[in-house]
Amino acid sequence: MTYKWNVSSAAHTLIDAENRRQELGKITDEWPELDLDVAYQVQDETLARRLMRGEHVTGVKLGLTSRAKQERMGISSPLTAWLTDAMTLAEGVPLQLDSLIHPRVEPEIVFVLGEAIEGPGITAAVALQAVRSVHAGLEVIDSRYRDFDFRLPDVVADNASSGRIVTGGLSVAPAGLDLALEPCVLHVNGEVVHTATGAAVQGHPAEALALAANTLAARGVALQPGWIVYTGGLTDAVHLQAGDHVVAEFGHLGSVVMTAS
Ligand code: 0L1
Ligand code: MG
Repeated sequence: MTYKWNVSSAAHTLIDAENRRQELGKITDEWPELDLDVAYQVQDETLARRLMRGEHVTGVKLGLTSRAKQERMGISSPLTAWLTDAMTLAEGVPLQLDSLIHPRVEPEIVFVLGEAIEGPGITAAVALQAVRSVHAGLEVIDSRYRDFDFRLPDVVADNASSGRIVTGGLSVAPAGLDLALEPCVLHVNGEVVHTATGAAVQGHPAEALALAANTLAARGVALQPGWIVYTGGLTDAVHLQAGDHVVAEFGHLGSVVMTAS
């Protein structure tokens, strides 16, 4: 009998689960040797399969950059993953819940790059100089694993639970902003459910951007001009139900709105 798991079969299993909107058990339960290097190879293979079906890369996202997210998921290491155009949801277009498995939503601070950032050795200050604009964002995460129950290699392989992103239309220049102090209030159906400031993400969202540049450099990737960077959930994520109206309200970045149907 041949062993079931390798980079190709893991990528196939994850993309197939996403296509069929079906939950999986943790891959590491059956493939305990799956380490981080190989998990990132699986992630890259899932990207290759997305590109083969016509998607293109629009940027990267970080995950598990805040204590709120790390404590909820029981994992203390940040990770990176890919964003493609198919994940973009325009503000005002309802999120179709039946296109996903068990979506949750979280507020994020988002960078759009004006210049490339190539690690290693990038500091937050240097990273911030490459930012063209800063935005309010909502990320809809949709783990392919049952009950969002995973270990770090599982979630890395699963492209950090990527689902959809909704980026606020207000485009703010980074100069003059203090993103560590930037307040965020997450409202669902008119109720405040979570609050945070930008410092929740690695002390400052630009630290997350530098982290992405430095860790991706180890995989031979430079952040490109025009790429969008989701810096990680500022707060715990919220389960979505049909009819939910979600607003992430920031201090200087405006608000971003999403409705689930
Ligand atoms: O922004 C984030 O921290 C996303 C983390 C992805 C893992 C998850 O919570 O499913
Ligand atoms: Mg996120």
